[in-house]
Amino acid sequence: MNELDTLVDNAKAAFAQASAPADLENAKAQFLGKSGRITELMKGMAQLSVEEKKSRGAAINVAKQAIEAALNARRQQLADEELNAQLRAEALDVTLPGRRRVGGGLHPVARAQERIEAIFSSMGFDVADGPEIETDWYSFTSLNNPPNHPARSMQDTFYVDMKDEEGLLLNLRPHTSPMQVRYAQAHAKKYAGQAHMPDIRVIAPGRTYRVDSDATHSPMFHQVEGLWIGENVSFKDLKVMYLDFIRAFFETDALKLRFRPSYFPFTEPSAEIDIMFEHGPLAGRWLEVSGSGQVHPQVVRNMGLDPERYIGFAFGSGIDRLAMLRYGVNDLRLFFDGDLRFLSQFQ
Ligand code: 2NM
Repeated sequence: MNELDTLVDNAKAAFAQASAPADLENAKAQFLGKSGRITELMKGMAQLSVEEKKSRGAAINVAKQAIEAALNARRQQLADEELNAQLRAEALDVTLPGRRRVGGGLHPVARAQERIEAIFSSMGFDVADGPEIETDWYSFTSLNNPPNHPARSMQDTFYVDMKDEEGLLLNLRPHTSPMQVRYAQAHAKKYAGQAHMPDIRVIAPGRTYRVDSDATHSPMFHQVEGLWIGENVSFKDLKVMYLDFIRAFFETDALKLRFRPSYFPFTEPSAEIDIMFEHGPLAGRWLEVSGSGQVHPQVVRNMGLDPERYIGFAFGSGIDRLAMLRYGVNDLRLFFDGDLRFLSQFQ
């Protein structure tokens, strides 16, 4: 192989070794630059005759063109490789499913609460919301619980390490009655000394707490209590109002109501309210849905009202229980486990 062919081969090998454009330009300088091998060969022709210059020059030119062609081919190759690498890095799989925004929604217990609020609002009831940490007086004393009543015990009520003005521990409210008492007090104060006081019609829905935990009891649960106080209210009004409510809540009139004698310290007389569906999976069984009664005169007095003039009726229901019946849920704990496979069925 002659010297020029070897030079071309060396150039091709050097270009092939260059793995980046900058390396390739360095390799080019060695062969085609001002002091590169081709320039050297050209200079070396000075002593040759005109005839020899002609043929030698032509041969060097052939070698130069071969080297330039190899350089351009390698440049193109490196550019292609770079482009391909970029395309690979930025590749998109357009067949992947899109990322959808997952729609949020209301918890089934919150939905049940909103239904209850809407129904009672339509019947002229106010909706009252208040503290979940309460005083002993609002949780127990105002509701006619004797000082040693077991509801006060730590087996039943959660206590908070804070005291009220009387030096008594605060508690997590075990029912929403404290809010009913607060609301009635404010109402009584507002109309004190006036000839006429509008009836008190209010519900108090919200979170309540008791030391209890099994398939049918959660330490945090939801209650709605209703209160109706006026000069001319009777048990009949409570019955009609509750029947209207429960039929609206379950969206059926094919439902019976039963009042069963019971006892609560804050009502006298007291009654459990049972319902029976005429159709559907729960038909034919009495289901306990609420406690109720005529508000005890001492509780009316504690609200700041004269029990000789004002009479009140009240009820209390578990919102979680009502939601279980309405949505056909058989385990209360499902509401509080936070499992989206369960919760998303209600959207
Ligand atoms: C119940 C059952 C019976 C009730 C009593 C009062 C108030 F504020 F007037 F004292 N509110 N709610 C009541 C009455 C609650 O729950 C089972």
